[in-house]
Amino acid sequence: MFDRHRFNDGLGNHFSSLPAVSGFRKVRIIFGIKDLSWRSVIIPRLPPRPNQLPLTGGYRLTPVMQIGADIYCDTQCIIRELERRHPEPTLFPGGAHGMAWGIAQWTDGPLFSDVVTVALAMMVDTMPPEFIADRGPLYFGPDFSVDRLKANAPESRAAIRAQFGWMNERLSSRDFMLGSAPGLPDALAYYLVWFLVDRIPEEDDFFTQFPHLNDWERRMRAIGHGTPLVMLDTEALDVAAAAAPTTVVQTDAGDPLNFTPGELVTITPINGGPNVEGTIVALSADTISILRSDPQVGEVCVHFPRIGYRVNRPQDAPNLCSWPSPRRHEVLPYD
Ligand SMILES: N[C@@H](CCC(=O)N[C@@H](CS)C(=O)NCC(=O)O)C(=O)O
Repeated sequence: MFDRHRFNDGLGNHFSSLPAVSGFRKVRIIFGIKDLSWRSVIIPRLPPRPNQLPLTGGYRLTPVMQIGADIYCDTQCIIRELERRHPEPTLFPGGAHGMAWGIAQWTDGPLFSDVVTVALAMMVDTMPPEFIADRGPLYFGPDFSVDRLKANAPESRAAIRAQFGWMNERLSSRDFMLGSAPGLPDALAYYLVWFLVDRIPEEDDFFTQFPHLNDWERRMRAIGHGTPLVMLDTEALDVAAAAAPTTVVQTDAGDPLNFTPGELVTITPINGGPNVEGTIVALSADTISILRSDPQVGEVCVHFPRIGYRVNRPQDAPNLCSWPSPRRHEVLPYD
């Protein structure tokens, strides 16, 4: 349960991940849908992760994908790049491009928060204290407490019941969320359903009320994860050191914040966490890519989504760790 991975496909794609609350599984299923071969690199369960930091420059979340000296942070960037490199079969069957990404703002936001609340409340008494001390504040904010987590779990379970109910209804007349083929919304939902299916004890009949969701979960499981191969984290560093970033300069004339390639910026996850400093090389409405240098791996290009990340110029006011406004029972959404 606590294995950590980084991955690499036949093209040199690496990942790091955390199956405990597994955004990694969201991407693994996409490897399955696209039938890709990839490399998996184990990383430590808790920071510091000395053989990951040279690649990400401080970004601590998982998973992360490495392709040579290009490092993709956040599943938004990872999935976009996988779809770009391996467009068939598409994650957007039936022309479902665009708004399908919006589903992630629900699944990775409020639904993720409810699922993590219920799952951690079940596991908290048997988890190593240092794990809780790290993940509690990461997922729930600086005021995290185990007592509050446990007190909030029943309400989150009720919220999950409603939200999984929507999925169940959607799946009552189709095999996958978009129709007969799996796509992005399936991957976005699957990692959360899988996470609870595997953790809620069998004698608890929570899932019996979602027959279509259960059938879909079995169909998703059957897709598999492509072909993984294990790789050492030090090998992944060597791959980056031997490669040069392939990202080309891209400007965005319509950027509302007027960022341009060549500017020095820091990028910080909006929900908190260390920032990463570098020089902008490419910009779009969806992504920002920065170049940075590291003594171990040389020049790397680190890619981030725009949604969920704050970009600051050095002269901007310091980034006050701005947790989003509290929602249900002051559990702070995280992703
Ligand atoms: N928005 C990020 C969220 C990543 C995230 O929350 N990852 C969790 C695991 S699913 C994490 O990093 N946990 C702490 C860790 O692994 O150190 C994404 O989509 O990749």
